[in-house]
Amino acid sequence: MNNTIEKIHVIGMQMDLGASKRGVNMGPLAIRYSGLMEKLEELSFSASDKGDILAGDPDPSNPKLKNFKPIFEANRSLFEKVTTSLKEGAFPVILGGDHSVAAGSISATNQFYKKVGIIWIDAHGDFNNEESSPSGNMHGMPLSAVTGFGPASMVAFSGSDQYVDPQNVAVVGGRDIDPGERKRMAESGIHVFSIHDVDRLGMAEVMKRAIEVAGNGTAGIHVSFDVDAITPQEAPGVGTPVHSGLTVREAFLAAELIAESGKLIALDMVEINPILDEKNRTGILACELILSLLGKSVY
Ligand code: B3U
Ligand code: MN
Ligand code: MN
Repeated sequence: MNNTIEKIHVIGMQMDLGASKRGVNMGPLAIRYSGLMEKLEELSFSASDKGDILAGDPDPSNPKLKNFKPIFEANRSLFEKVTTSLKEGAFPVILGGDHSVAAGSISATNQFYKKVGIIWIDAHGDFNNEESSPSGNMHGMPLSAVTGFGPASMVAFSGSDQYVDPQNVAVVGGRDIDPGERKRMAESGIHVFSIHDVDRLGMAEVMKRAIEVAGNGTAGIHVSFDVDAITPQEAPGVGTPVHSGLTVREAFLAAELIAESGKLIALDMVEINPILDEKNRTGILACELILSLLGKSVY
């Protein structure tokens, strides 16, 4: 499939209940403040801002799935909003929010397109479930949930019981993965390109392989981009920084190669924490990465 993106819907998720640190609920504001809507128009897209979904109140009842109810409800709203956008022929850009928002967005694209692949760019695996999680934080679980390894309740939206095939999932940039999580990832059949693989092979080769994995036999690729994949020296505004990550150049190369593939069908840009940022550096970076993923050329 070679996807020509014309109409874009931007959907924000003001949610930070999936993380232990507060503040990523302001991510959508930081990216909009960087001029996202204006810049999309400059690139000749027909872009509409569909506003933000606001998460409800914290719910301490289940320490294994912290804040389950408000996270599920916000994700159900996102699932419906993304589905509506897809039915209207628009390309959804989801602004997080903590990474639990991918449970709603990917469930929507996978149901609509029947079979999507995922490129998950992240320092973390986000492959825990309620049993393996050391924290109970739900932003550490969405990739496991959408591939059918639980928590099943996290993706139990009405009419959506289809999981993404692990064979079509590529994680890129991983470098902080819990021991139990690592075992689950290895056994699941997903493809992991750790930061070590990026060092060894180079980002161009890693992305060539990741695009092959996620694009092979699918209707297209859903990219879920957690900005903590990038090294904290260059992206300080994130809730869970992990040292020695992707360089900004590697991140842009990945974005440009995904754009070039013509297979992108949806995009999450998540985990920007403006409270911890320096003059919105990370917000601006996230905005520019979105533009590159959508095909902005540098020359
Ligand atoms: N794997 C750990 C930490 C973590 C996951 N995602 C982020 N942090 N951002 C956990 O809590 O599941
Ligand atoms: Mn993540
Ligand atoms: Mn992460």
